[in-house]
Amino acid sequence: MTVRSTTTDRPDIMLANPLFISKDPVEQKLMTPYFPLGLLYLASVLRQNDYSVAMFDGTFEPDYDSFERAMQQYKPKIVGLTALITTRNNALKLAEIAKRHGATVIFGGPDPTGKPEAYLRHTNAKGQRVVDIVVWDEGEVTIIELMNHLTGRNGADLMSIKQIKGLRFLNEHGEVESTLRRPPIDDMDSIPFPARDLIDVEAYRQNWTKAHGYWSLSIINTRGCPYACTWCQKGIFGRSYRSRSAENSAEEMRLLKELYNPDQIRVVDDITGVDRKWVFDWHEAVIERDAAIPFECLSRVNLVDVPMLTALKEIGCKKIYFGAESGSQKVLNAMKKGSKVDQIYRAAEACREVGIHIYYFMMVGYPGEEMDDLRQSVKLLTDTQPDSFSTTIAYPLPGTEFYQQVRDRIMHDGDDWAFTAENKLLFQRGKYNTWFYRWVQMWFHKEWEVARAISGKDKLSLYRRARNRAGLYVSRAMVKLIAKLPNGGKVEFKPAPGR
Ligand code: B12
Ligand code: SF4
Repeated sequence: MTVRSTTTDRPDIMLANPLFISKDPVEQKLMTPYFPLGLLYLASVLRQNDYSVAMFDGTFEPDYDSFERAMQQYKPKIVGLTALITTRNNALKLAEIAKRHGATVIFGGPDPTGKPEAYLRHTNAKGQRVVDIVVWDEGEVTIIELMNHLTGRNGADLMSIKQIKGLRFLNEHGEVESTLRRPPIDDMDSIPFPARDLIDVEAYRQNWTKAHGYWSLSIINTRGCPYACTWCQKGIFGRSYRSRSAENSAEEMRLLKELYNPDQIRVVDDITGVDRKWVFDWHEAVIERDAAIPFECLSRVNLVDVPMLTALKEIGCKKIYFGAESGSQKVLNAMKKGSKVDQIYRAAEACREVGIHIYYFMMVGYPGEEMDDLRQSVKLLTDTQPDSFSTTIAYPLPGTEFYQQVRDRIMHDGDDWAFTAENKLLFQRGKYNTWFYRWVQMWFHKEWEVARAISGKDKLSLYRRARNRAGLYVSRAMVKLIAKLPNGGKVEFKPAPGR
């Protein structure tokens, strides 16, 4: 049972991470677990406000029994759970257990923010509701006001729950009621560093190292993203873009190096480099503190250039993930991606010049995409030859513009998407079906492999070359053939291997 507590007594709150790798075949294969950063930030502010916290981390637990034991041992009156769409089922199972032990159950995170009713209306086998309150968007301020209200501390018992911003609950008529939206936290330096001491770091280190020969942990420097890609769920941090100071981030990196010495970190900002000056300040602050750690991050092709990439490289940047998505400007425009195909070419060139590994997220199956658009994506992949890429079949997440667009055609809204690969976000598309897109994924891959072998980027044995060629001919032929067949157009999302 993985629980760490700031008290030997009964904690004021138990926070619980419902990602059980044991229950997720894709996560088992990938084995790239990261600490539940959101919960660790909450734990820090709770602690700062004199609340004792126990942290249950399901990541390496075999089953839900361990949470049952944690509830028996720690007896928290309040349980706070986080959830993604992929962990909703697990999270609700834990909520049922917590409720059975009499706890007030609070939820937060991307999925409860996007689809609060799935939580608030969830019932156990006896038909009883198990979730009391959903906190939407950013949680640090809301959780403190809510804890003050629930515990009656700090004089806040007088505050009506309806006065606390950022909450959703069922009112007396059984309707989902939202209180006012909480404004985002402006001064990000005021948020203490995440309480990583409440996590079994060693378990993460060992599992990563066993699977990959190195280990990685995450940090976040900025919140929000000013862009508006239609399929991206930005419920939590929204379009406002806020960063902590470069010095604050560099200080956390210095501490990470000193305390844990990770082989690598992943900067989980939506985008690194929106504020160009910040990147150069960060560079200076990290160098000053001798805090450089090899890292990977996400950026956008319209933001990077050689000087910025050089600065990033000098403080450890090894790899950048770009949402390239498509080689067709028409599709990029339909997605409201806010980037141009030629910017993808320029970003790839600049990364290559500086020596940073280039990774593309590609997407297929976006409404309106035709065979010709797919050919343009193939051209992009074979011309620019990223070091690696993955291809996702577009899927409509609740709370996104894309979801609204295909709302009438949604066949299943993901309620029992039980693990990473088991996406049930099906919708009726105009033309092609899942089978078609699976072959497209293979086709993309083979075109890219063959192009890299021809350009000498990958040195392959004759046998591998022949196999890739054969795979290319078969996948090309299959794509052409299936494109001509009549079909139902039902498309199921396929998660990108490696994300
Ligand atoms: C880093 C990251 C990953 C990493 C690490 C995940 C991890 N364990 O930390 C990796 C690469 C592994 C990953 C995987 C996936 N991810 Co991801 N990921 C992110 C990313 C970029 C940052 C997450 C993060 O650390 N945020 C920082 C912390 C501080 O924020 P937070 O967790 O949201 O917490 C705050 C609030 O939500 C709230 N809060 C959260 N929990 C709680 C609980 C309570 C009680 C309260 C009061 C408040 C509260 O308060 C916190 C502090 O303000 C987000 C996008 C984003 N900008 O958030 C996507 C995101 C979370 N991922 C997403 C998805 C879809 C996935 C995958 C399914 C992708 C895939 N197909 O493989 C998998 C699922 C993995 C799994 N099995 O759970 C979606 C989730 C959408 C949804 N509705 O569920 C997001 C939002 C991206 C998007 N825009 O679509 N991901
Ligand atoms: S996909 Fe990336 S760039 Fe687009 S809105 Fe989401 S976070 Fe911003």
